[in-house]
Amino acid sequence: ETGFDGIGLYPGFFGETAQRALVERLQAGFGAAPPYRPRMPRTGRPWSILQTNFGQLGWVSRPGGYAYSPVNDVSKAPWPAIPAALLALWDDLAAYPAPPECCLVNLYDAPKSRMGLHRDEDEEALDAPVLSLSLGDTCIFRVGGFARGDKSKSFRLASGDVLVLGGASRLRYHGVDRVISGSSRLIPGGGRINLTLRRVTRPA
Ligand code: MD3
Ligand code: FE
Repeated sequence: ETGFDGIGLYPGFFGETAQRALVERLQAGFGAAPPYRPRMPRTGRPWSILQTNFGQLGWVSRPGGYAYSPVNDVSKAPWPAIPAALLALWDDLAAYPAPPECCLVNLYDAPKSRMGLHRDEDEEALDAPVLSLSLGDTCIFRVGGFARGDKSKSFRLASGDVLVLGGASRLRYHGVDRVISGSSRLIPGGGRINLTLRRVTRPA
């Protein structure tokens, strides 16, 4: 229903009660893996969002490039476990024969927070979908083609919405143009949290 082969949108897949429970569970995990502001490789320019991870592997942005790492670069501690509700979401929708290894958490904490157009290509298991769950404020999300300048289409992602990104669309360019401040009351203090579940390594 998005018009893109391999992209499925499930509006309100998580109800309010499940959303609230998950936000509490995430905030508990943030104690052991506090969200931090990554910097761009090479330029060192700070991102407009905060990030952290759950799972055996976390996605990190380092001076030398992007990587998946079993530990937090700041504390050197392993990332906390992926919450059970998210493992269940993967079982429901991923149609993949192995569990996710990474849950990347993006926190859009400021009115100007955004994510530029990019492709997710640091995973070896490119046959696995990426699952995205949005919490809190609605955002304007953009999906394009396979080259940076291809025409694109935008969608709103609201709290509780799940997006499955797989098949022919797994390597499409995409980004978040902006967040609509004050559009949700889910997160104390406002903002948006996006969770992406990823299989990184090829299953044995
Ligand atoms: C379309 N996050 O973490 S999630 C990311 O809302 C990322 O924070 C955005 O892009 C966010 O890498 C968008 C939706 C998403 C994720 C992966 C995709 C859309 C995608 C891969 C291919 C096409
Ligand atoms: Fe992405």
